[in-house]
Amino acid sequence: MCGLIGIVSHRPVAQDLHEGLNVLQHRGQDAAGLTTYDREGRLHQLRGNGLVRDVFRGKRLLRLRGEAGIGHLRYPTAGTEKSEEAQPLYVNSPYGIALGHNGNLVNTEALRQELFREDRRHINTESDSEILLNVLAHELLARPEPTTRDPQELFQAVRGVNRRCIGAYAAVCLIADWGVLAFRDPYGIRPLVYGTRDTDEGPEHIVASESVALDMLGFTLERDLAPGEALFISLDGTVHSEICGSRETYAPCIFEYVYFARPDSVMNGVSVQRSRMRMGKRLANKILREWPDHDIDVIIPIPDTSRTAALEMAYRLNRPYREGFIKNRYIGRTFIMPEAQVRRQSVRRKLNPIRNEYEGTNVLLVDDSIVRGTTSREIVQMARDAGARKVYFCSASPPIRYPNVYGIDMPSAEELIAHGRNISEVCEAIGADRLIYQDLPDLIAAVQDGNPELQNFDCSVFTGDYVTGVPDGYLDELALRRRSGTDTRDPSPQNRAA
Ligand code: PIN
Repeated sequence: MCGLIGIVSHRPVAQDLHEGLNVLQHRGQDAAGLTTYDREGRLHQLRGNGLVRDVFRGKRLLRLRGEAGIGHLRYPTAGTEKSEEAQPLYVNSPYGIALGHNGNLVNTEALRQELFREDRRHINTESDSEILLNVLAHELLARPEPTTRDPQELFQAVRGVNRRCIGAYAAVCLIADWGVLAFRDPYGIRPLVYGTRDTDEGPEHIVASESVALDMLGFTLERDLAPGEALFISLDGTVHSEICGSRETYAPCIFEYVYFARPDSVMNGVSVQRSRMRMGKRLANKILREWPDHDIDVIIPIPDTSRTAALEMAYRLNRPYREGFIKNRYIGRTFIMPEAQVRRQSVRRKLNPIRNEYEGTNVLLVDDSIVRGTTSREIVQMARDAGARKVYFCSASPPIRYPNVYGIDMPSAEELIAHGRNISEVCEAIGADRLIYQDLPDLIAAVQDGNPELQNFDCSVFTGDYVTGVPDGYLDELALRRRSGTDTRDPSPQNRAA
C-alpha cells in the first residue's frame, strides 16, 4: 500500500507536497520521497527510508525548487526495503521521468524479460515500480518525436502501459518540460483523485491517493480518476484527460474501506467513515439475526479503525460502547519482528486493557479484520486476564483466506489464520467463546450503498478471485518471496502515524 501526490502550482510546491505526504502517512511508513521540477529545467529529488518527518528533516525541503512536483510513500509489497527503491523512481530518457506507483504488477517476470530482450532496458531492482516506469519510458520513446508537447503522445504511451502491464497501478509521474501525468489501471483497483484550488494567479491542480490530502491543502475534490484514465496537467496548468484502457469492469479495492484509507477520505464517491458505519450496522444485524438471545454486555473496539463500526454496533445492539484498550501511540515500528513471541510482546506493549471494563462481563471485541490472528489471539487473552466472563470476537470484514496481489501487504496464504480453516476453527485458534464475521455481500453492500454505480470490487483476499487474472506460478512465487524473509513486516499498519 502506498501513497501518491502530484501538484502543479503557481508557487513553490515542496511545502504543499510535504504537507500532503504527512497527511497520507498512514498509507506507507517505510520510505518517502519527493521530486520537483523548476523553471530552469532541473528536476530535484529527495527520498529515503523512514517516516516523512525523518526523510525531510531540517532545511532539506528548501532544495526542492519548482512549481510542479510529485511525492510517494512506500509500504512495500513485492519488492524489498532497500533505500534505492524509495520512490519516486527516475529514468533520464525520454525527457526525464520520475514516477511514483501504488499497487503491484503480477506479470513482472514476463515484463522484465521483455524489457531486457526487446526493449534493451536493464531493471536493477526487485521493484515492480521500476518495471512500470521502464514500460512507460519505452512506450514514450516509441512515439514519433513530437514537435509540440502534445498530450496525445502521453496518452498513447499510457495505452501501451495498459496493454502490457497486468495488475494494480495508480501512478503519478513528473515529466521534465511537460508536467504531471497521472493514470489508473483499467480496473481502477488502487485509488486516485483529482482536485483544484483557486488562487489569484489562476487554478492549481492536484492528484492524490486520498481526498484527505486535498482537504488539508485547501483543494476541492473534483472527482476520482476513472479506471484506465490518464490525466495530464501541463506546466502551465492546462488539464487534459483521456480513457486509455478498455475497461471491462470497475473494481476498486474493498480493503481500502475495511481499514487502509482514512475515515475522513471520500474514495470512488464513497465516504470511508460512512462505509465503516454501515459495516457495523450490518454486522450487528447479523448478530441479531443469528444470535437473537445473545448475552453480550458491552461492545469494545480494538483501536483504531474498528471504533467506527463498533459504535454503530453498540447502538444497534442496544448495549454500551466502551473504550477497553488504550493504545500507546509512541511505540515505534513493530513489524520487523518475525518471531511469534516478539509479536506477542509487541501487542502488549501497544495495547493495555482497562480492567474495570472487563471484570465479570461478557464482552464483544470488534476488529476491522483478522489477518494472521496473532493480535486477535493476544487481545482475547488480555480481555480474559482482565476478568472478562465471556469473550466474543467479531470482524467487520469476512474471513481473509487468500493473499493480496494488488499492493496490500499481506502474508502468504498459509500464514492467514482463516486459510484452510472454518469459522469455528478460527474461533478456537484465537481462543474466543464465539466468533462472528461479516458476510461478503454485507461488506459489499456497506460500500456500495455510498455509490450504487459501483458494481464490482476487488474482493480477492476473501474469495481468491483475481479480477485481472494472475499468470501461472505467480502466487507460488509470491508465497516463496514472502516466506524467504524479504517480507517480514506486520500486515497491519498499526504503527500508522496518522
Ligand atoms: C489496525 C487495523 N487492523 C487491526 C489491521 C491483526 C489484523 N489487524 C489488521 C487488525 S489500525 S491480526 O486500526 O489501523 O491501527 O489478525 O493479523 O492479528
